[in-house]
Amino acid sequence: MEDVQQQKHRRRLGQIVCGPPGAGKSTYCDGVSQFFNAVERKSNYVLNLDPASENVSYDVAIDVRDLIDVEVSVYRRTNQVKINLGRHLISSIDRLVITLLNLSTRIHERNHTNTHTHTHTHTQSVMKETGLGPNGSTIYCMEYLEKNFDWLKDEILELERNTPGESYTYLIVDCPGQVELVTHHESLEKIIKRLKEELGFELCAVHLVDSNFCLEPSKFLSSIVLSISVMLRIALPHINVLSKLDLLEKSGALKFDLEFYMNCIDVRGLLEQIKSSNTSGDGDNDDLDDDGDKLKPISSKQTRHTFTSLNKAFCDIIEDFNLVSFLAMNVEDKICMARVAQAVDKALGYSGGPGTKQIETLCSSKSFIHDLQEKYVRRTDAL
Ligand SMILES: Nc1nc2c(ncn2[C@@H]2O[C@H](COP(=O)(O)OP(=O)(O)OP(=O)(O)O)[C@@H](O)[C@H]2O)c(=O)[nH]1
Ligand SMILES: [Mg+2]
Repeated sequence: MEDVQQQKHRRRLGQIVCGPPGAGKSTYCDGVSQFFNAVERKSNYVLNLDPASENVSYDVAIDVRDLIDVEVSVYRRTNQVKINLGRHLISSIDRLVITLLNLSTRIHERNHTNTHTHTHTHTQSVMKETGLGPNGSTIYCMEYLEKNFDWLKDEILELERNTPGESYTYLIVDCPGQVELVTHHESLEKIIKRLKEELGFELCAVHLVDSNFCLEPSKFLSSIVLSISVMLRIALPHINVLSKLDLLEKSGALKFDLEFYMNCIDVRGLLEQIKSSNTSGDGDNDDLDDDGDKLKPISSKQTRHTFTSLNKAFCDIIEDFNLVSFLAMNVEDKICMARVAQAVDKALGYSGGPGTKQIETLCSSKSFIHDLQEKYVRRTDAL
């Protein structure tokens, strides 16, 4: 009831920031929060969903790592230790969680004596207890959050109670880098669904891919396919972003103009490049072991032919359905940040609110892509 009443005068918006490990998600979350503060969209909050994150640079408004600390508190209470349970009491605790808590408590206590040991605390404890690796443990934590969604809901409502009279809440969600969370695992999808259905959030996925991938045609094609998988799975309005643009020039030269990678209009152009990079290593001495014996070829003509056909089929789908395009971004470039913010605003149908005018002004340049090209890109044919 309270949620519904709040919704009447408060719009709830958000970005789900996802992408492969190291794509720049946490840095972007920091950047977008700072950018929003600068354009007077101050009611923005970063939600850290990555239990393995070490030191995030942004101000964390809600932190999934606190969910486990909360449980530590519950565990302590059952052990007759005087603690302040606060507002986060969670009712159901299964056996596995209790053992997890024991480990968390020990690590938590150790951290009180040595603050420098706060490294991957929560996933490490899950890893130890469940025998899962780092990826499995992160997924475990996401399932745990899904089960305790009410904790997240309470945290959001608490933030809103602290800013009464505000017309909107803008959530920036920093996701873990495990792509399976956004391609086939269900927990994040369910969390998103509940944010939408129970709190009325309007959400947009911002999918980051390192712009370095443009340097290798097969990696770039894989990024497009990944973007499509994410789009299909989490079913939100979707903005793809090529991140770390400022590093691109140092890393290498592009075969095509930046616009080619951003618009994905003629991706069949990648096929020739992929073909030549696949065949460039073929020679008489390829695939020989130390004794000079001929090994079974790793990439036979037949395999190459199959992959060529598969790549061509991907390119046909990408072009025919016109599903994917990218914005390009250097997180320190306010015009790039404004372009991403504008695209997200459009996707969410958000206009006339705090910051929209400033964002519009920053995006007014007609030669934006050309300027990016000049500033950040080297072409192979210019070498
Ligand atoms: N030069 C430059 N470096 C960046 C940019 N974005 C991120 N980085 C750097 O790239 C590295 C990874 O960035 P993160 O923001 O931690 O990436 P992430 O996607 O959150 O990584 P995971 O959470 O581990 O998946 C860090 O060293 C950042 O400083 C950028 O726009 N420009
Ligand atoms: Mg991160």
